Amino acid sequence: PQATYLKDYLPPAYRVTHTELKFDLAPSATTVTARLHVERHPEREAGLPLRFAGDKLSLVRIAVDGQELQADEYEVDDEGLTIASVPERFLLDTEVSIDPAANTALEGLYVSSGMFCTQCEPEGFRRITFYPDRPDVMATFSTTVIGDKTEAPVLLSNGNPVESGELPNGRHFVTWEDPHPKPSYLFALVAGKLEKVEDRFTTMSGRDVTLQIWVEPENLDKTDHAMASLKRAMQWDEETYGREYDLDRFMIVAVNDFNMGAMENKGLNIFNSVAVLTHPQTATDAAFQRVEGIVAHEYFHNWSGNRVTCRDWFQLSLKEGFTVFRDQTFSADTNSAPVKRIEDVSFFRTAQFAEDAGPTAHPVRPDHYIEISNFYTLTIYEKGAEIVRMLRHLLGWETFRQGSDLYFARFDGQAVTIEDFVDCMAEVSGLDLSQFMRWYSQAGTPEIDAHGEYDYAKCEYHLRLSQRTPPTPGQAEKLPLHIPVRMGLVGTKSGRDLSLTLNGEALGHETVLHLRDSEQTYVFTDIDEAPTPSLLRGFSAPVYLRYPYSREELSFLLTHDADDFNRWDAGQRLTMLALDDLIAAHRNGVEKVMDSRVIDAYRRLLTTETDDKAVLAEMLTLPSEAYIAEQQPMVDVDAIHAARVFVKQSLATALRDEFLAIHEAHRSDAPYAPEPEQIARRRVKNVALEYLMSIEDDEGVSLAEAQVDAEDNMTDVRAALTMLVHSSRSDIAEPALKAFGEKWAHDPLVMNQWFTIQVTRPQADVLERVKYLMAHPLFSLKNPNKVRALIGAFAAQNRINFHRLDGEGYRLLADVVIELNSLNPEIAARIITPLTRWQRFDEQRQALMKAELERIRAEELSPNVFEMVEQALA
Ligand code: HT7
Ligand code: ZN
Repeated sequence: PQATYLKDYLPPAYRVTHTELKFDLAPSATTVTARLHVERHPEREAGLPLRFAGDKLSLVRIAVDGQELQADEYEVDDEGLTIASVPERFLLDTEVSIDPAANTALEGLYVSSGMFCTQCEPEGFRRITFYPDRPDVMATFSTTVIGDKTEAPVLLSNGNPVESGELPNGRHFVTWEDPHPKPSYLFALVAGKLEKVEDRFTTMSGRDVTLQIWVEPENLDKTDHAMASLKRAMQWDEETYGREYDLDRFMIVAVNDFNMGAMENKGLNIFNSVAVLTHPQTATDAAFQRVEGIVAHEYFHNWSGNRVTCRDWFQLSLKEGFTVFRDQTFSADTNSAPVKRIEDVSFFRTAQFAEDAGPTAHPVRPDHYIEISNFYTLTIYEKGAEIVRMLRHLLGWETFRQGSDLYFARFDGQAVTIEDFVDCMAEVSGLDLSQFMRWYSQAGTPEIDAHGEYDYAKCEYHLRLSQRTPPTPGQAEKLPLHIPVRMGLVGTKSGRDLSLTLNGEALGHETVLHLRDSEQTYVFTDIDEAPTPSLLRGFSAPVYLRYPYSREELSFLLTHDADDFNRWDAGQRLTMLALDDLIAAHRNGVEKVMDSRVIDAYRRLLTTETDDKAVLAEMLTLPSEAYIAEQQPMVDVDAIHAARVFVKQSLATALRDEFLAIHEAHRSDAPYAPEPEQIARRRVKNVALEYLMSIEDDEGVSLAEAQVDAEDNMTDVRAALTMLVHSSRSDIAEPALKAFGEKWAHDPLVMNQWFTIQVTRPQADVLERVKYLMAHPLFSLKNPNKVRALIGAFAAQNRINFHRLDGEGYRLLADVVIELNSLNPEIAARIITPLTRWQRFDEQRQALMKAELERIRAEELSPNVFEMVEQALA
C-alpha cells in the first residue's frame, strides 16, 4: 500500500456542487444512482482527466451530460473511475450495484440487525458510489431512498424530508434535501424497522427544532437520558459558544454494529447502541456519563466539523481535538469539574502517553499515512484537545471565545486547516503562536524537570524548569515547545497559596508561566515563608512533570493544595512512591512492607468530612496497573500486579473499620438517578467495598452478595458481581454469574458486560474462559462491541494473564487479528495495539510478542493491519 503525504496536497481537479442520489435498497443488491453536478476547480488547470474514487464498485451505467460513455472513454479499476476528457462543467450520471449484506467491514452501506445504515467517515462513501471522496469537496445533497414497506418502513437521510410516496411491489420512497453543503463523509442513510422518541428544542433565535431518537422497538425505554443530554448540549453550545442548530430536525439512530462510538452526519447522527441506550437496570453510571459526553460530542460537531470542516484528513484534529475539548468542558460544567479533569487526565496519562512512547507515535497533525482510519487515535483526539485547552489557558476564556467566534464566522461553509484555527486565536489575542504550532508537528510527550530552591535570606523562591521531548519514530530531534505551566506556591507553615511576584509584577495567588526555552528560571520575590510548589495545576499541559517531591511534601500537598486536581495528583504520586518500592521488593524477592505514610493519608481521607464525594472517590482509587506500567522504565507485569494487590490489601487490613463505615455512610435508598451527587455516593461506596473484598472480609462478601441480589441498578450490581467473580469465592460468584447471564440473555449490551466481568478476572485459568466465551452463541467476531467486550477487555485489562509467559495470550490475540483482518480491518487494526507495545517488556515477552506480529505479517493484510504491523516491527 502507498502512503499519502501532507506536502503533496492539491485541491481536487474537479469538484461537485450538488449531489443527487437514489438508493433502491435490497440487502444483497442495492442500486445506487448518482447525478453529480461537476465543475473544474477554479484553482486547477483546464483539461485534466477526471479521477473519482470508487472502492471495488461494479458500474452498471455511466453518462456525461446525458450521453452514455463508450467503453474506451472511461476506465474503472478497484480504486476508482477515470474519464480522460470532460467539459469544464457537466452532469455525471452513474449507476452502481452494491452488496450491503456482505459488508462486514462496516464502512459504506451495510446491514446491521436487518437495518440498512452507513458509515462514511473517513473514506466509506467511495464504497457507495464514484465520487471525489475527500473533505474539501462540499456539495448540497438530495437523496431518494426506496425500500420495502415491511422490511424498511422508516427511510432516513440527511436534512429535511421533502417528498414521500408509495411505489409498486410493496415499496415506498422518501426524498431528503440537505441545504448545507457538506463533504461526502457526512452523508448518512438509515432504513429499517425503527421507532422513535420525539421531543422539541427552541433555539436562541426562537426556531423550533424537532428532536428524534430512532431505535429498535424494544429499546424505546432506553432513550430518556440521551434525549435529556442532547437538549442540555444544545443549550450549552448556545450559551457557551453562541452556536445555534441550523436544520428543522435533529435525528439520532442507534445501531448494533458500529466501529466507533458515534458519527456526526449532518442532521442524522448514527450511534453505536452502547453510546446512546441507557436504563438504570442495564447501564452503569459510567455508561450514563459516557452517553452524555458522546451525544454532546456529536452534536457539537455540527459546528466544529460540519459547518467548518477539514481541508484534508491530516487536519483531522482540527475538528476532533476542538470537539473533544468542547465535550470535556460541557461534561465538566454539567457534573463535577475536578472529577471530570481527573478522569480525563488519568486516562490520558495512561493511554495517550503510552501511544506517544510507542512505535505508532505520531504528531497531532501527521505528515503521512497509509490508512487514514488508523489515525483516529488518542493523539489526534485527546492530545489535540489538550492543545486547544492550552490555547484557552494562554488566551484566557474571553479571548479564546472571541477567537472561536472569528473562526466560525470566517470559515463557515469551508474546509480549512489547523493554521486557520490557530491564526484566529493569534489574531484576537495578539500572541505570537508560531512556536506553539510545534505542538501539532512534534510527536512524543515532553518532559519537564522542575527544581525549586528557597532563599531564606532574600525571601526569594527560584524555580528552574527545563524541557525536553524524547525522540519518536522518524523524529530524532525536537525543538522546545511553548508550554503553559499553571502554578502556585503553597506556604509550608500557613498551608495557603502565597502571593506571587515575578519580575516586580504582582500576579495574585496563581499564575500561568509561559515556558518557551529549553531551560528557564523564575525568581519569585517577597516570599516570606518556605513554599512547596504546586506545579502544572489542572494538568495545564500534556507533559511529564518531574519534581523531586519528598513523601512529606506530597502528604502536605494532599491536604493543602488549593487545586483539587493537584491534591489528587499528590496522592497518586505518594502512592506511586510506595508502589515503586514494592515493585522493587517483589522483583528482588524481598519481603514487602507497606509505607505507613500512605496508610495515614488514606485514614485522613476516610475520616475527614468532605462535601465533594466525587473527588473523595477519585482520591481513594489506586493508580491502575496500566498507569503504573507507564511510569516504569521496563514493565514487570507480575511485580506491578503483586505490588498493587499488596497496597490494596494493606490499606484494607489497616483501615477495615473506616472502609466499612464509609460504605455504610454512602448507602442510600433514594430511587436511582444518574445525577452527580448520587453517582459520587455510589462511587465512594463501591470503592470502599472493593478494598474490603480485596481481603475477602466476611462482612464485605455479604455486602457484595446483597448488592448483587438487590438488583436495584446496574452500577451497584456490576460492581459487586465483578468483585465476587474476581475473588476466590466461586461458591457465590458462579451462581450469581449464571443467574445474571440467564436474566439478561436477551440484552446484548448487558451480555457484553457479562463477558467483560469474566475475562478480566485475575485467576490463572481465565484464558480457557476467554476461549469458551468466544464459542458462546451470543458472541460474534462480526460485532465490534462484542470484540471489544471480550477480546479487547482481556488484552487491555487483564495484564497478568494476557502477558502469560507461555505466550498463549498473545497467540489468542494474533489469531483474532488475523480473522478480523478480512472481516473488519478497522477493528483488527485497533485490537492489535497491545501487541505493538512489545518494546516495553522483558526479553522473553518481547520475543513472544514479536513472533506473533511476524505471524500476522505473513498473512495477506489489509492496509490497516499492514500499517500497524510495519510500524510495530520497524
Ligand atoms: N467523527 C467520527 C469518526 C468515526 C469513525 C472513524 C473511523 C471509522 C469509523 C468511524 N465512526 C465514526 C466520530 C467522532 O469523532 O465523533
Ligand atoms: Zn468527533
